[in-house]
Amino acid sequence: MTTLFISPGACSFAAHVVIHELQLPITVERATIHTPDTPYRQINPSGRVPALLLDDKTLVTENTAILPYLADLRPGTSLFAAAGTTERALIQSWIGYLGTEVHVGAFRPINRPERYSTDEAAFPGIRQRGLQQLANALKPLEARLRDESYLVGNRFTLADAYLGVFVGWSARAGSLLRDFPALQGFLERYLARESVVQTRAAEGLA
Ligand SMILES: N[C@@H](CCC(=O)N[C@@H](CS)C(=O)NCC(=O)O)C(=O)O
Repeated sequence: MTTLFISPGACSFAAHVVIHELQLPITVERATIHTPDTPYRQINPSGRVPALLLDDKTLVTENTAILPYLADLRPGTSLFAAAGTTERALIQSWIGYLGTEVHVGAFRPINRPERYSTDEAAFPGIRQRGLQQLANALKPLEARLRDESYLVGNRFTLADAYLGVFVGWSARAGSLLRDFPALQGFLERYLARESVVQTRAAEGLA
């Protein structure tokens, strides 16, 4: 049986949503993260989630690989698009953008300033810079959603499942979302979606 390792409310939430969207027969297990001696490191030495342990014991990490892999288990799903299509390229483009510019580029300095300096006095400045990066990184997403409900093809795709995680985190990062009304509207739709309600309940967030 394939297993997805998650931590409640972490970036693994997107893959968990996809499992609910597609009703995939995949076991979901909570991993303890941010702990050097967690037994989870025997499965995934990086200690990060999400990670997908396949039947043959291959470990697949990275949202950029896991999200498309899960969708491809249901060929033809509206969450993704056929190989060789522009839509598929655009969905993957947004997944890449979210994982790099938004997650690592902005949220990592906000949430993990210790990865950028050993000097604790520098942490507030690093967080502040991360918040500025976040405001910049959200602009193209806000522009895209001003006249559209979803990022690609007028339907909920893998890119939206992933976007919801970061808009949710942004909502908790002070008053930032006030300047992003389209993203606020997106978050309301996201939180109302059945698969998201189910995933929040499964992760103990409801
Ligand atoms: N590039 C990875 C990032 C994964 C990641 O940083 N996950 C966080 C949770 S959102 C984590 O497990 N952090 C624990 C740690 O870094 O030790 C991906 O997109 O899958």
